[in-house]
Amino acid sequence: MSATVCVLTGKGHSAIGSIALWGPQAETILGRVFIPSGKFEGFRLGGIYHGHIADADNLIDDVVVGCEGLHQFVIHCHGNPILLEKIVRLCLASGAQQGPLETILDNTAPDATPIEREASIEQLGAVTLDGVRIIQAQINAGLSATVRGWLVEDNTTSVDTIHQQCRHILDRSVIAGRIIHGVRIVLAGPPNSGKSALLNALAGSEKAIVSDTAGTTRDWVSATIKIGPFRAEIVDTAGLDPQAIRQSPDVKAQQITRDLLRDCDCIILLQDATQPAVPEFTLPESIPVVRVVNKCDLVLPQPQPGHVYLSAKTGRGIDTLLEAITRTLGAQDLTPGEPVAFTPRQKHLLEDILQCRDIQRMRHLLEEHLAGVTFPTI
Ligand SMILES: Nc1nc2c(ncn2[C@@H]2O[C@H](COP(=O)(O)OP(=O)(O)OP(=O)(O)O)[C@@H](O)[C@H]2O)c(=O)[nH]1
Ligand SMILES: [Mg+2]
Repeated sequence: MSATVCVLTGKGHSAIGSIALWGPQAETILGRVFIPSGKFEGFRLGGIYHGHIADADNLIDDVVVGCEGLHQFVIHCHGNPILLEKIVRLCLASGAQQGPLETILDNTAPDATPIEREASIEQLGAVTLDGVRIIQAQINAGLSATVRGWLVEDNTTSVDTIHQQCRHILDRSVIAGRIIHGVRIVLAGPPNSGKSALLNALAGSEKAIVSDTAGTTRDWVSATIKIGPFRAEIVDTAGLDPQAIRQSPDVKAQQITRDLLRDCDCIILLQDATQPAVPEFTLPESIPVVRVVNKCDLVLPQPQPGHVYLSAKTGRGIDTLLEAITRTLGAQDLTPGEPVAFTPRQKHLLEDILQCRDIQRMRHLLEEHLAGVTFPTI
């Protein structure tokens, strides 16, 4: 058999779709349909390649291709079922045969490390191609390479240094998790400050009702957009209003807003440039806040450091807001190859390592649970 192709992700519309292509001719077929971006020196085991799939001159989709084994590739594209179908058909037209999923599942290397196994599962749940690249990069570089470095026989790295590196990896894993799984960003602020108008401006369509009646939004409304490497769900909430009448639906709406504020990755706190500054709301301390002054088409307030000035009505300043969000969520300096933990199990293990000062015990934890090598007990 030359090469076999099949869709790995479930039917229906998910953010990212994955297609397996394997067999002796897989590389030749990829050579016909995949155009790598930038410098490309051929596929190597564990490599991750960004580029696009094209049918002659017709671009089908931006993709990330992972070389997962000898003659084994996974093409990660956007999850639209039509795109997946087009890529599969193109592979078939280029010489591949349609194959059942079971074949590839049975083919999973028996000696795969825990990180490799988790990567092949987790990348199917990633919501962005950048997320797929981060996960793929942990197999041969990233977390695997760092753990292998700690485990080499003549390693003289001190416990303190390993602990320091673990803490750094755990910090960076938060940012990686946001890119892999997406983020939720909540718009908050007093009634009438323009939260719904800002949601609509960000979404590019009328998602929420905008009106000059304070208290228009009660139930939350959301829209999903791309901000830098993040897939972001932007949530418009009922205005924070200490005057909300007891027992009315407004009180319930206030409670929902507060719950949403506790359960998000970033808060955009709006202030109306035409109104006197309102007293600070109590916001959850652990969640980063981007402060926005809206309606700057009506008045130009005295600039304060750390604030974004914009007009949801004209769209002016929205780009600055998107940059501020990307910066606040820490995306600007995360490289796909740096070590991160991408499953709760990996994170718990690094936390266990942080509690441990016995280097032998630490080695055993790492060997068994991350590197997948078992050494005899000493
Ligand atoms: N001139 C101007 N008007 C704006 C801007 N943003 C919002 N508005 C107006 O301000 C009023 C309130 O806007 P909304 O978006 O409904 O405000 P909100 O914060 O969602 O209000 P609630 O849902 O009541 O909490 C509407 O009349 C909008 O047209 C802006 O940037 N410039
Ligand atoms: Mg509203």
